[in-house]
Amino acid sequence: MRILAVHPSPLMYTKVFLRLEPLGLEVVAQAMRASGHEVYLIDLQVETHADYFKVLDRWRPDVVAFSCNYLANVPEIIDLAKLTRTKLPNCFIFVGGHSASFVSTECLEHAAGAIDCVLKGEGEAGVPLLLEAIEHDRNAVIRVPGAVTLDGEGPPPRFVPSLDSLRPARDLLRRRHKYFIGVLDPCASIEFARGCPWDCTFCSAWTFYGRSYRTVSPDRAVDDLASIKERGIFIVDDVAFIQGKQGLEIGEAIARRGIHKSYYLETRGDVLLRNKETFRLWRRIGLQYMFLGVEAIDDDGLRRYRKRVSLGRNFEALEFARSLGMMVAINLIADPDWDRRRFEVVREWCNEIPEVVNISVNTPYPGTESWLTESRRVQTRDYRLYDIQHAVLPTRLPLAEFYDELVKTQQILNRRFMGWPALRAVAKIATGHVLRGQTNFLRMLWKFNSVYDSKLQIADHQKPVTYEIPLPPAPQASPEAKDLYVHAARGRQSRAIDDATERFVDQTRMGATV
Ligand code: B12
Ligand code: SF4
Repeated sequence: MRILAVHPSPLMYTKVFLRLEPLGLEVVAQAMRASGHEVYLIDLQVETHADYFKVLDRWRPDVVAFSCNYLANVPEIIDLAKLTRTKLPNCFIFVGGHSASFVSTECLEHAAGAIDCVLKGEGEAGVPLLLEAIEHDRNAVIRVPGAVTLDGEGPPPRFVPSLDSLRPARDLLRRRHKYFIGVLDPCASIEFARGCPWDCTFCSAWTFYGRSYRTVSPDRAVDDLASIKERGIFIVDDVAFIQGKQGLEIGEAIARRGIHKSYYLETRGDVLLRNKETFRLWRRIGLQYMFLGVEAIDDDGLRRYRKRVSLGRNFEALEFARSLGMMVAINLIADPDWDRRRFEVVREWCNEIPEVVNISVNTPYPGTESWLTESRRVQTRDYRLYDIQHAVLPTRLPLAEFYDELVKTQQILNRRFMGWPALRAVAKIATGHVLRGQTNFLRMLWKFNSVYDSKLQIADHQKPVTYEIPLPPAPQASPEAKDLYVHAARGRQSRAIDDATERFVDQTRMGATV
């Protein structure tokens, strides 16, 4: 069959700071090819809706598969599915990905027949069976693990047996030069591990993967890396190098093979402190950017988000990150309850520290624990506003003032790390990029004000809403596991984290602790 695989358009964040290859869709596309199908991949982060319809008219796929990792992309995907259905009535249209897995029935209902199926969970595991059913017996679709249709639901989704067997179809992207993060321009993505054993209330990384944590073997990781042409590498793991040993082994193999690349990764403060040797090695082999999920600058906030790390540890981690002498960015979560004074305090702190501070807004969304406990308070159910850059919970300040304060705080990043100051700091690197025809980084430097603007944020709230997220049945003080997970958790022991020692038992390695 001919399959058109589609990644939706960029959200706010991607319009400025970075744009990355859709790794999840590439892995799924590879599984489709391995099942004997022809695949065309289109990424609407770098191509247009007009391009999409051109491919549809010219190529007339038998199947269209949308990747829906982001809740804010749901309306776009539903509308594209509806238009696709009118053009190709017999085409099988399905959706998969992180967010689609949490709002599967909702997507099918909004689409009113334009979407045939949502495939929950890890795509590579379910896609071969789904394609088999589509090709030979469409009645069998509802028996595929993870499949949800308007007529019924298959068994729960399965995990892929081993991450080592996966390969992303990187060759299917035509505009690879468009992917970048900061000075890593161009930049490819790679995965060394999947899942997260922690359970922060605002996050759905753990609920998607049943709080499991699986790793790629060092040999396989380095083979994949060696096959990538781009020098910049974005490591997509939720928390990089939870197992310091895996990080060390990959790093040593990279050094042995003489691979020279520049890396970006995201991790937690406690993981950084526990695995100093690993991160030192990575700094030596090219780690340039590190993003730390600090989230709050008070112990109360950390407890509320169940971050399971103390403020003291986070500050200690920041000190250590600084000592490595590279670009460090941290994330803070702005609570809609913040008043002017609170924003002021945060701004003072941001101005005092040398790091880039990224501010997101506390947002309960389907798949998170806070969606089950807090969704009754939401002020809007417009999917497009659930991108952690908009306030969907009631704000203490009038909404317009909240956005004024938020953007004023985010402006610090713009003033200190974008525009001329950034260009002056890395003029030589930027010149090299331009000489090689790479202009993503340079263009990024002056985009902030056209995207981060409180008036635009307010205007987003006034747009007509076609699709609304339904609320969960009843507010739940302590949600049960079955209400949270896409992939079921595999037992209590595997999920136990000892707050005192910050150690957890890794279920994939039979009781080994990290
Ligand atoms: C790397 C990453 C990014 C990267 C790159 C994303 C990209 N280009 O795809 C960057 C940094 C750009 C990013 C940005 C944002 N991100 Co992000 N990101 C992630 C992260 C950590 C890993 C994603 C990844 O690549 N995983 C590895 C690949 C292999 O897995 P995957 O993409 O999930 O794909 C698998 C399945 O989802 C499924 N699948 C995917 N597509 C398809 C398609 C079909 C047809 C099928 C069947 C299956 C399928 O199968 C794949 C293979 O198993 C996830 C957390 C997570 N663990 O999922 C958050 C996550 C997806 N991001 C999140 C958020 C909030 C954002 C931002 C909105 C944050 C912001 N500050 O603004 C922005 C928006 C970006 C945008 N779209 O414009 C949230 C999503 C919340 C939501 N429900 O909407 C997540 C879940 C993190 C979280 N803690 O909650 N992100
Ligand atoms: S540690 Fe990070 S990825 Fe893991 S649950 Fe918390 S926020 Fe999500």
